[in-house]
Amino acid sequence: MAEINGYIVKLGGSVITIKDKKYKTDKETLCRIADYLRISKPLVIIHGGGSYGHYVVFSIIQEKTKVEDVDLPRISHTMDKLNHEVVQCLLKKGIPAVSFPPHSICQVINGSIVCSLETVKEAVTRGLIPVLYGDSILSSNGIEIVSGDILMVLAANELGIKRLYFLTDVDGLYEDLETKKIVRHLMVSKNKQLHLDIRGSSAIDVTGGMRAKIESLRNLIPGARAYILNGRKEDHLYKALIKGENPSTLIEVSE
Ligand code: IP8
Repeated sequence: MAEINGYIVKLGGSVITIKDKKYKTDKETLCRIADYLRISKPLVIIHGGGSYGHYVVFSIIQEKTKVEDVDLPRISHTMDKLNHEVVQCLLKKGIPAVSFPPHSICQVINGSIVCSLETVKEAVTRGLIPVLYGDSILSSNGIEIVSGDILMVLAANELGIKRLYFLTDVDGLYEDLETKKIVRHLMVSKNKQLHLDIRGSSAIDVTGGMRAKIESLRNLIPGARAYILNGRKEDHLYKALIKGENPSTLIEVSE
C-alpha cells in the first residue's frame, strides 16, 4: 500500500463527551478541537464512545451479563446520536465531514474485524473527511464492540497513513501514575510483547482503555508514528496538529 501524506485522528470519547453524564457531549471541547482540525486537515476522523457507547453497553451488560444480536440497534443508534453531534460541529466549522457507520461496513469474520474501506478511500481521494466511530458490529457468533482505537489501526494500515493522533483526557502515557511522569517515546513491535504497567481508564470503559490502545498499536505498519496527547489542552493541540511536534507521548512502530 502506497503511503499517503497526512494523518488520522481519534477524538477520544472521554474528551468529546462528559464522562460522568450519560449521553452528554462536551460541545465546547469538541468545537475547539474542530478549529484545529479545520486548519490542519486530517484525512480521516474516528471518535470513541464516551458517555454514549460505553454507558449503553455497560447498562446492557448489567441487565443481562452479555450483549446479543438484538442489542446492535440500540448500541448503534446511541453511537449514531453522538456521531450526529460530532459531524454537525465539524460541518459548522467548514470541515467536509461525512459519516461512515462501522456497523454497515465492518464485521467479524473468523475472529478478525474486516471493514470494506473502498468508499472511505474514494471519499479521501475526493477531499472529503470520512468520520468513523467505535460501534457494535456483526460477528459470526453474535455481535462485537469494536473500539475506535482498532478502527484507527485498520484504517491507517489500509489507507497507508503513518501518522496517528489519539486525543485523550490525559497528558499521555503515564510512566508512573503517582508522579504522573509521562513516557515521551516508546518503540513497539508486533513481534515483541509489551512490558509496561499500563492501567485502564478510570471511567466506565468496555473496550479496555489505554492498555488496549497501546496493544492495538503494535499492529500498525512499521514506520508508523502514533501520538497520545491531551485533547483538552490547547498547547498539546497546537504543538501536535499545527506544529507537528510531540507534546506528550510518541509511539513508534518497528519491524
Ligand atoms: O471509545 C467504544 O469505542 P471506543 C464504542 O473508541 C462503544 O473504545 C460502542 C462502546
